[in-house]
Amino acid sequence: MKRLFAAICFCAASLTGAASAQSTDFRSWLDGFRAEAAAAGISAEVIAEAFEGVTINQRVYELNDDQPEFSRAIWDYIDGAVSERRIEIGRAKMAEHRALLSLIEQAYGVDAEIITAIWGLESSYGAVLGNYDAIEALATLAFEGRRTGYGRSQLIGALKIIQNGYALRSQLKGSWAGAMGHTQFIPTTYLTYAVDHDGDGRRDIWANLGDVFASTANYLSASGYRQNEAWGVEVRLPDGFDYALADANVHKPLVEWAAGGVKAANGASLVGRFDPNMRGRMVLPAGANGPAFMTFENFDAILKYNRSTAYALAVSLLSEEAAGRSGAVTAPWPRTDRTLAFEERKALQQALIDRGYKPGPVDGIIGAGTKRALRAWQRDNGLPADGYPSAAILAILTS
Ligand SMILES: [Ca+2]
Repeated sequence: MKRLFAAICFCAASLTGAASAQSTDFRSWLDGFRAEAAAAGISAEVIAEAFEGVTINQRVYELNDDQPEFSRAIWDYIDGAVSERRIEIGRAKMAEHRALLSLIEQAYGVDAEIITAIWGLESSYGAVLGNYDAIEALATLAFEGRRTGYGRSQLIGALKIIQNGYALRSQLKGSWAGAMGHTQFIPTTYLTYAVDHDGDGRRDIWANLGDVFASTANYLSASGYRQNEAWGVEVRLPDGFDYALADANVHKPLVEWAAGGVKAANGASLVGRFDPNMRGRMVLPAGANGPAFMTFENFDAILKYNRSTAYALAVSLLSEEAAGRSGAVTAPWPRTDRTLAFEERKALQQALIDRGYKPGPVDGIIGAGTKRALRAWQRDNGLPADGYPSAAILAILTS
């Protein structure tokens, strides 16, 4: 027992030593950063107020280092994001704020149900804004780790928010990564797109719903959103569909997709329902064995808010429900499939390289390069070229 006790004491002492060395380093880093902020035009008063009492937040490091070992399957994500409860609250919020949302819809040309759906996903309609002090969280990220560049630029942005009087120092609360308010704006997005809708001199994305909705709409509008145009539609593919066409770079007018046998999921003609000249691209979020979606420019505008297909699809489906339509996906998700773990995704990339294809770096991130290389290998081997990294595909590739 005595030995164990001694060992524990030794451990605790060395941890305390490491933590205090880190906090000394942080304080000297912060001195340097204060000079950087001053050079960027931030006043001495704002700098002093902003960093008073700021220390490293270890929880931010834990979340930042949380490698996506197991990425969540899109069907699990959609189930949670577009839950019955979120739909129900979304419809109630649309009704409650109808007048304000209509005003903002007209002013910015962004449909009320899309603003509502983003609000619902980003903060559960304002229920979860995040309780991290944004200055502390961003200073922690800027000091060390894999997001120092992001942390520095967002920290300067946060100081500008205070200096310009858009918000008070005490208001700057948000997520561990510094995303703030009802629709989770990071400081640079806030500086460029946040709007003072009620004219009180503050762009209050934390407490004023007019400012929240107008800021969100302004950002979507600047991202290319067009009012009254659909985000997309679930489609049914013809037998023998060339899956290479389901590529982010393939945009074609609907009339061409329709001529190739693509129909709405309910079997109706695409050109009867939408402008035949509208350009769309095919999205197969779970590969050839899952649902297919024809998406339009508004889907890409939502993707600028968050570059995740799962996110953009969840916003789109939730918006349909908020507007009182059905956002239900009719084709089944391949729920018995599992998504590849981080090491498996790297193994898939390495296997493609070993077979002479070029997926790019072996980083475990399935981006456009990996998908393109996977498609090429699938095509060369007579498989449906959907570029989807399933466990079955990995098994064949590494056999
Ligand atoms: Ca305001």
